[in-house]
Amino acid sequence: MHSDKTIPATSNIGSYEERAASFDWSVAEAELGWSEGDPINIGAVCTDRICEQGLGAKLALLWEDSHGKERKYTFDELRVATNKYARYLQDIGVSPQDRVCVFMDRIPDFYISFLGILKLGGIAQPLFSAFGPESLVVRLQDADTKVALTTMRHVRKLRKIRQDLPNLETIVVVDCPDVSKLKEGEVAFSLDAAEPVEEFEAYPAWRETPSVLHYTSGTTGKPKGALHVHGSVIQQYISAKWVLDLGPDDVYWCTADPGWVTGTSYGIIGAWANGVTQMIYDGGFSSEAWYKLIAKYGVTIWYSAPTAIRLLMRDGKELAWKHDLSSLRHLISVGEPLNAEAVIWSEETFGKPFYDSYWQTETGSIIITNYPGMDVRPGSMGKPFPGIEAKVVDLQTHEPIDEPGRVGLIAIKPFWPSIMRGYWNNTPGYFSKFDRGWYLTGDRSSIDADGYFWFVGRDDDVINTGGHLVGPFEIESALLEHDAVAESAAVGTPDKVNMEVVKAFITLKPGFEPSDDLELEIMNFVRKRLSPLAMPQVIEFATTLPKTRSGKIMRRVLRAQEWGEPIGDISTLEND
Ligand code: 6R9
Repeated sequence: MHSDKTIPATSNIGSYEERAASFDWSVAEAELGWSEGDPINIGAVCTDRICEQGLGAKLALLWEDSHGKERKYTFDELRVATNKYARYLQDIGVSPQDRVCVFMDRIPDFYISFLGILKLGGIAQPLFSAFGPESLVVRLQDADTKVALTTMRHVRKLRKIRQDLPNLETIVVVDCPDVSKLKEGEVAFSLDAAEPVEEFEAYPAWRETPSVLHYTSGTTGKPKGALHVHGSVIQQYISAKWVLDLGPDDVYWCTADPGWVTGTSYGIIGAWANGVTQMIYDGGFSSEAWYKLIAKYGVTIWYSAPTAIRLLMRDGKELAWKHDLSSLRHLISVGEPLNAEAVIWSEETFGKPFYDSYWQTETGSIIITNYPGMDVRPGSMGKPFPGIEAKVVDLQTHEPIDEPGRVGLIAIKPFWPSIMRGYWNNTPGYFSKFDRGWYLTGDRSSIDADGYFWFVGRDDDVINTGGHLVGPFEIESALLEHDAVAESAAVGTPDKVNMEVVKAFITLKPGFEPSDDLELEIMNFVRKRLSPLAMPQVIEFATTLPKTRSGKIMRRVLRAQEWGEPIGDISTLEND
C-alpha cells in the first residue's frame, strides 16, 4: 500500500535524502554549541542553555493530572527548580555517579528531579511508579541505588523491601505533609518550600560520562540496566528536531511514562534540549480525556504508541470528531509495529497519518523512522536516521543481506552518540549484542528496493510452522482490519505435524461478542489476506492481552502458556 502524501518542505529535516547523504554528527554538535573535548551535561543543555538563548520566560511544562489539577513552569522556573534538586541531593551526600532512582507518578517532580540528578552528575534511574516491591527490589539491588526519590503514595513499596537494600541510604519523600509520617532513613523535601537556587554549576561531564540507567525487561532472567551517557543528548536533540519536527511554536505531547525510555529520551531530553513547550498528563488512558487535552492545550505534535492508537480506534472516529483537534500537525508512534490499518485510520480521523519510529532502550534514540516530507508507506518503519548505518543481516551468519525483501536481523553499525555503553553489572550480556562489527537488535525485518524497512517481529516472537518462519506482525495486521477486532496477538502453539501452528488471541471492539460464527467470519476474512502458512489455526477470544507497562504485547507470555513453559521475567508486566 503506498500513499502519495508528502508534508510541506517547511519541515525541519528538509529533504531526507540530502540530509542522509551529507550528514555527520558535527552538524548536531554545532547546533548545540558543543565540540569534542568540551564538557556536556544533559541537565544544563535542557535548562541553562535554553535560558541563555533568551527563552527563560517561555513555557517549558504544561502539566495536568486526572483530577484537573494544573501546574505550569517556564524554562527559567525549570532551571531554578532543577538547581534546587541538584543542590539538595548534593547536601544529603549524593556524589557524581551515584545512582538515584526516581519512583513517582508523572508529577512535575519526576521531570525536574531527573534533570537535577543529571546536573549534579548523578546517574538517574527512572522507574515506573506502578512497579510492585518485587520489580523494584531487583532494579535497586542491581544498580546499588543510593537514594530513592518518591511520594507518600509509593513509599510503602520501598519500605517493604528496605531490609533487602543495605546500600539504599536515603528515601526522599517529595510530597510529605508531616514529617512524623516518615520512618528512619526517610527525609522530606519540598520543591515549593525549598529556597531558590539561582546558580548551580552543572557537573562538567564529558560525552562518555554515564547519565541515565534504564532497565529493560529481558526475555529470561533478570531485567538489564542499559547505561547511557551525557553525549546521548546530541542525538536526542537532533532526532527530536528532525523526526518529531519540534519547532519554536509547538506544544508537544509525549504520552510515554518516563519509566520507559521514550518518556525520558523524548519526554524530557529531546523536547527540552530543543526549548519546546511540553504538555504532560498524569493520568491513565482515556480516549475522551486525551482528545480534551489536545483541544485544551492546542497540542501540535503528538508522540504516542500503537497500543494507545488501537484503543483510540476501538472507541471510534466519531468520538475524535467531537473535539477540536485542528491544532495537531504531526503524529508519531513508537514501541510496537504500527499496523497499516492504524496509519490509514489516523489519516481518516485526524487528517494526518501516524509516522512510525523504531528504536530501543539500548539505542537511546530513534534509529529507523518516517520523516515529515517523506512518502509514508503504511506498515513500513521508514528509513535509518541520518548518520545511522542500519542493515538487515543473515539470521545465522550475521552477514549483511543485500537482496530486497529477504528477512534478517536488524543490525546497526556501532557507535552512534546515544547507544548504551553497557548493561549494568552484565558485561557478557552487553558483548553478546555485538557480532561481526554490528550491534544486533534482536528484531527481524526486510528492506525493500527503495530502502524502506518492513518489520516482521522480535526474534523470539517469530513462529516456525513446518519449517517456515512467519512474523506475528503480518497476521495481527490482517486481523486488525476486521471490524470486530480491537487487538490481537499471534503466537505459535504446539502441533504434531507442523511443530507449531499459528494461534491468535483477539480482543473485541465494543458491541461485539465472542461466538463460533464470529470466529469463522474472522477466519474467512483473514484467509483472503494471508498465506496458508500464516493463517491462524485457532482463535481464542480474550478480554485483555498481557502487555508491558510501555504497552507492548508480551507474546512470549501467551506462547509460554501454550507450551507449558516457564514465563521468564515478567517484572514489566502491566497487571502484576
Ligand atoms: C523505544 C522502545 C524496543 C523493542 C524493539 C522492537 C519494539 C519499538 C518499534 C518496535 C516495531 C516499531 N519496537 N518500536 N517494533 N516497530 N516502530 O520501544 O524501546 O522498550 O526497549 O523496546 O520494541 O521489538 O526491539 P524498548
